[in-house]
Parts: sequence; structure tokens; C-alpha cells
Amino acid sequence: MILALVLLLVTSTASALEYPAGWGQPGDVAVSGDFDGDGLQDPAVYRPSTGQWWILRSKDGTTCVATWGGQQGDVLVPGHWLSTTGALDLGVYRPSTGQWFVRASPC
Ligand SMILES: [Ca+2]
Repeated sequence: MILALVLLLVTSTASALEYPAGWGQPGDVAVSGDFDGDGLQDPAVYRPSTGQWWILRSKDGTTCVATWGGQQGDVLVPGHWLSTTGALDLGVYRPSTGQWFVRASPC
């Protein structure tokens, strides 16, 4: 799967979004969600080869990178595990051991 997202452009009326090519690389897994807690989805990818989450924050267009997970077979389960701010936390389920791992949103 090739995911191509790079830059979030919001019109002055916030009525349209555009995601030009360039965000993510082959092998990345899309994990979109509101990781910065501003109420808008953030384009995000998980890179299994490094265990890195690459999140493009909708609130300011900057990139947030966190290393979390990374074992083959891990299932991504971002959610409101720890934070009460509205930002999604990172989560990984490891089927081989039945373990859940969560981390507060790094963004
Ligand atoms: Ca957001």
C-alpha cells in the first residue's frame, strides 16, 4: 500500500481540505485520528519497520513523531485511553501475547 499525504491545506472558510502527495512512504499504515486534540482529524501514518507514528497536526501543520510499538503483528488501537484533553492516545495490541500497550498522545 502506498500512502501519499504531505500537507494539510485548509481554505479560509475551512470548507475544503487538500492532501497533496508526499506524506508517508511505502509500507506505512494509515492511522488517522485527532492526536492534537483540536477536534479535527490529523493525517497520520505508522511505520512498522521503525515503530514510529508520524502525525501531521491539524492545529499548526507541524509534524509530531513518536516511537511506539514496532513488533511484527502489532495492531494499532489509538483511542482515548489516558488523556482527557480530547487528543487520541497511542495504543498497540499485541496478539501474540494478548497485551495492550498505551501511551499518552505525544502531540
Ligand atoms: Ca487534530
